[in-house]
Amino acid sequence: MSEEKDKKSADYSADNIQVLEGLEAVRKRPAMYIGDIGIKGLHHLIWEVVDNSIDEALAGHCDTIRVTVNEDNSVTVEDNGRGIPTDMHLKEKRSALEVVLTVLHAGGKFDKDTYKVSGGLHGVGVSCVNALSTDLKATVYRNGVIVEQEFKIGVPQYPARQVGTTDKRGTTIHFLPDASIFTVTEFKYETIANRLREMSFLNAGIRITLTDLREVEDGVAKSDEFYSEGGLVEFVQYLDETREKIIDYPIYIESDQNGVPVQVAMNYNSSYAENVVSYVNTINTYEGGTHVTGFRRALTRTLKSYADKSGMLEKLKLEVSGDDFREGLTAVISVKVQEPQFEGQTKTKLGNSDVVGAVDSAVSETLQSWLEEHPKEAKTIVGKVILAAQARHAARKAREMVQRKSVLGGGGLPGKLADCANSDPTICELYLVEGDSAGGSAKQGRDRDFQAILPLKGKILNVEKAHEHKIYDNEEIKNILTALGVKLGTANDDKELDMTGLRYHKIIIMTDADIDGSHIRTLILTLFFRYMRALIESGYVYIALPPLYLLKRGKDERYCWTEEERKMLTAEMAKDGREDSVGIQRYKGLGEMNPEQLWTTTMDPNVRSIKQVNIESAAEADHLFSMLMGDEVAPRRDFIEKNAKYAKIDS
Ligand code: 0RA
Repeated sequence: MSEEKDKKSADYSADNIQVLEGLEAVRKRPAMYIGDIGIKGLHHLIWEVVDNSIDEALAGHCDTIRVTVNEDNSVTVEDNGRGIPTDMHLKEKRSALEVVLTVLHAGGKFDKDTYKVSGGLHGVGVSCVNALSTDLKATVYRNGVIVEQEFKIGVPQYPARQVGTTDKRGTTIHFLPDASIFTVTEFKYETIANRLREMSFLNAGIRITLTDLREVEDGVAKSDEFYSEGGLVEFVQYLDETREKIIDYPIYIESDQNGVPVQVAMNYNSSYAENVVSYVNTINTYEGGTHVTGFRRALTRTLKSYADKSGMLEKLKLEVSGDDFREGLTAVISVKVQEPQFEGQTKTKLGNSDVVGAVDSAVSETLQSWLEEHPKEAKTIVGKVILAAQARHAARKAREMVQRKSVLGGGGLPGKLADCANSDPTICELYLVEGDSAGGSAKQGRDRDFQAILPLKGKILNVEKAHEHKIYDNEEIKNILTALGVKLGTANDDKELDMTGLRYHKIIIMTDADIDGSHIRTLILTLFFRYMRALIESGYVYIALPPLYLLKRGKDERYCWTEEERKMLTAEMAKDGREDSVGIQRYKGLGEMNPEQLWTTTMDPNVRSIKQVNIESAAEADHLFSMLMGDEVAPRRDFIEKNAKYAKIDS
C-alpha cells in the first residue's frame, strides 16, 4: 500500500480480484448474506433493491417506485431518484455505478449525509443481488444522459456506457436470479404485494406499484398500487378494517428521543385479540424486543394511572394485569435505530436497550395528554380493560378446570382420537379430519404406526368472535388440545404456549375441497393463529391436498388436483381425441373416497403433497383472519368469491 502511486495498474487488478473474491464469497455462502436460498431468500433480492430506492425516497429525492415481475421471473425495479452516480471513481478506476454494483456494502458510501435506515436486517446491498443473478442490468438516468451496464453473476460485461440522452432522472435495476443458487425461482405476487403495501404504510407519501407480467388477462397485467398519505394511522385502520372500532380515530404518537425516531399508531376495537406489529428500520420485528417493551410499559403505566385517578377501578375486586390493557388493541410501532442489534431465533428481536426508554417516554407523554383531552374515549378504554380483567379471571378458572381434568383422567386422550403406535413426536402425524365418515376412511387407510386421526364434528368455535373462556366449553377444541398435548398460556401471549408435551410434529388439516371445507380449515387455522401461533412458527401445521377429480378410462385411473391438470390429462387419455370416452368423477368430499384411495392420494408420505402453513407477515395474517372470521360480512364474501378454491393463508 505504501507504493500505491507507482503501481496504478497493479492496484487495478488487485482491486478487481478483491471484488471478485467478495462476490465469490456471496455465491459460496448465499444464506449468510440473504438469510436462505429458498423462497424467502429469493424475495429478499427484491427487498434489497427496493430498499435502495426507499432510501433515496426517504432522503427526499424520489416519490415513485415501480416493481415489475417479468414473464421469465426476472424483476425490474425503477425509481425516479437522483440515479446512482456514474462518474469515474478515481481510486477504484471504475465508475461509481460499477462500484455500487460490485463491492459489498458500497451502496451508500458516496452519500454520507443520507440517513440510511431502511432495510438493515441483512443490509447487504445491491451488489449481493448482482452476485446472485445470472443477468443484471442497471440503467441510470442522470444529468441528461442514460448510462447502462450489464453483469453476469456479478461480473461486468462492459464498463458503464452512455447510450442516449434523457430528461428523466432515476435508476432501473433489472435482474434474473440464478437458478443454480436458489431452490425456488418463482416469485409470489402476494408476498411481494404484502411487503410493498407494508412499505407504503411505513413510508408515507411514496407511490409504489407492482405489476405481474406473468399474469395478463385481456391484455391487462395484474397490478396494484400502494400509496399511503397517512402512514401508520392508515396502517392501523387497514388492520382493523373489519373490526368494530371503539375509538373513532387512532391515537398517533411521533417523537425523536435522543436520536431515535419513534412512531406509534394505536386503536382499540371490540375484539379480544392483541395485535401489536413492530418494525425497526422498516423490518418487521416478529419477536418484538426493546421497542415493544418500552411501548407496553408506557401503555400499562399510563392507562393504569389514569384509571386509578378516574376511580373506575374501585369497584373491581380483581387485579388488573398488563394483558388487560392490550385486549382489543391494534398498534403499529416503527422505530429507526442507527445500529440495530437483532437477536432471537429468527434475528427479529431488537436488543438495543436504550430504545426501551425512548419509546416509553414518547408513548407515555403523548398518551397521557391524549387521555386528558379525550375523557369520553378514555372512559371507553378503561371500561374495556375492566371487562378484560374479569374475563381473564374466568378464563383462568376454565383453563385450570380443563387441565386438571385431563391430568386426573390419566393421560385422558379424547375418545374420538385414533392414536398411532409410535410415540416419537418428530415422526408422528395428527390428521384433523372434517366429519366422522371421512374420519372413518382415514382411520382405515392410514399407516397406524405414525399417523393418528382425530375426526372433528361440524364447525369448531370461531375463536375470533369468542372470548377465551368460551373455548374451554367447546368439545372439539378441547379434543384438539388434549390430542396435541399442549397447554395454552393466556391468549395474547404466544410465548406462553407450553409445547413440551406436544405429541406430533406434523399436524395436518384435512377438509373437503368445497366452501364448507375451506371454512372449517380457516376456523382451525384461526384457532392455531390466535392461541397456538408457536406451532405454526415451528412449521408443524400443514394442509392436506385431496384430489379434485378422478379420471377413468378402462383400467387407466388418474387423479387431478387442479382444473388445468384435468384438462390436460383428459386430452391425454382420450381415445382418438374423443374426450367423452374418459369418465370423470368430481370429488365433493373426502367421504367419497374409500380408505385405499384416501391413502394413495392424500396420506401416503411418498406421494401426497401437503402445504406447510407459514406466517409470512403477522400483520397480513391478522388482517386476513379478522376479515375471514370477524364481524363485517362484505369483505369476507368478496374474498371467498375471489378465492373459491383455497383461502390463501399459507405459502
Ligand atoms: C449513491 C449516491 C447517490 C444515490 C444513490 C447511491 C442511489 C442508489 C440507488 C439504488 C437504487 N436507486 C438509487 N438511487 C440513488 C446520490 C448521489 C448524488 O448526490 O446525486
